[in-house]
Formats: sequence, C-alpha cells, structure tokens
Amino acid sequence: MDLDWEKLRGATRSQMPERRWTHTLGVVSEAVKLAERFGGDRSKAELAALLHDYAKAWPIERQGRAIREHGLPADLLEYDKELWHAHVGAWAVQTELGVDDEEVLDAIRYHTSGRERMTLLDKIVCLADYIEPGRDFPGVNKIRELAEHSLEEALVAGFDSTLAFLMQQGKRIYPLTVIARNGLIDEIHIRAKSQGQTGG
Ligand code: DGI
Ligand code: FE
Ligand code: FE
Repeated sequence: MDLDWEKLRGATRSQMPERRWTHTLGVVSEAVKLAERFGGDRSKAELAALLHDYAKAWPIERQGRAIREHGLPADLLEYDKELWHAHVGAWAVQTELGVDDEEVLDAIRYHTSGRERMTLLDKIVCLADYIEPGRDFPGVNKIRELAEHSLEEALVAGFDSTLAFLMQQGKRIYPLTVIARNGLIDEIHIRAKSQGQTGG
C-alpha cells in the first residue's frame, strides 16, 4: 500500500483535541522504540500507533452507531464505552482512509482490550499506549522498566493496572482482556522453561 503519511497525519489530527494528538505522537515515538528493541516492523508500528485512537474523541453516540450498523462486535455494547473506540477506529481508518493492512487494523482493533495470541505488533501498540512519555498513573514506571526487556511482562503489568482500576470502580471486565493476560502469562512461562533448558 502506498501511504500518504501527510494525509494520514492530517486526517488523524483533525479527529481529536490537542491533548489526544500529543498522546498519539507519544505512542508513535514509543511504538517505534519498542519495534526497534524487539524486532518489530517499524513502519507498521508507526502507522498503527498514529491511527490507534482515531475514533477516541468521536461522540459516543457515533461510536455506538458504527458498532451497530457496521457489524462490529455487538458484545462491546455491554461493556465500558472506553472499549468501543478501538474497533470503531479500525473500521473508520479502513473505510475512510483506505488502510488495508490487516496486521495494522488488528493492532488498532485490539489496542485497548488485547486478545488471545497477541501478535508482536499488537503488543507493541498496546504497550506503547501504556507507557508513552505523557502517561502518569500508579505503576507506570514499573511497566516502563519491564518494557526494557520483556513486552509480555510489561503488558501483564499494564493489564493488571487496568483490571485493578476497573475492579476498584466496580466496572465490568471485558473477558478478552482476561484471555489476553492469560495468554501472555503462558508465553512468559514457556519462555522461562526453554531458557532454563538451554541454561541461557
Ligand atoms: O484510549 P486510551 O485512553 O489512550 O487508552 P486505551 O485505549 O487503552 O483505553 C483504556 C481505557 O479502557 C481505560 O480507562 C480502561 C478502559 N477499559 C474499560 N473496560 C476495559 C478497559 N480496558 C481493558 N483493557 N479491558 C476492559 O475490560
Ligand atoms: Fe485507545
Ligand atoms: Fe491511546
């Protein structure tokens, strides 16, 4: 796909207020760093990060309508509205901007909830969203430290902070986040075992 980065930047910038754009640029810079550190595709990481919150600032009625009218997962409607923008954003950048890279669309689609068997690109975008330079929440520095050596350990810590927050607020938990966390823990254990066997 031939990308007009200036057009994509302008279109994304125009969807959101200044502070969300600043966050977006932070996620782009963090995603590029993570891609370089962990061997991901730099330009896909940059594209998915740029577009990840495309629909975040849309009025919630517009997000709900997109879910209902365009066959996006209807179960989202039963959970926190903060989850909606990820699926709506993936649909919007595909239909409005012509983004057709399925890996990039999936990384946008699952950047909030995570999913079973997260790809390297999914992990990079989801983690960059947690640790971009503008983020400040309890535990963020620990997640930044873990991100120096393990995408999976850092992401588990990220999901833990979100789950603790949701529980504290008495909110429902989207089951895919629990499934994503279980998958990451399995990956961590499998890697520890194989490193134990090779002594490395
Ligand atoms: O869009 P951002 O604010 O940059 O970040 P995000 O897309 O990760 O959204 C995070 C919000 O989603 C956070 O306030 C918690 C909320 N949320 C609500 N229910 C769930 C959830 N996040 C996850 N991972 N799982 C949920 O079930
Ligand atoms: Fe988001
Ligand atoms: Fe974000």
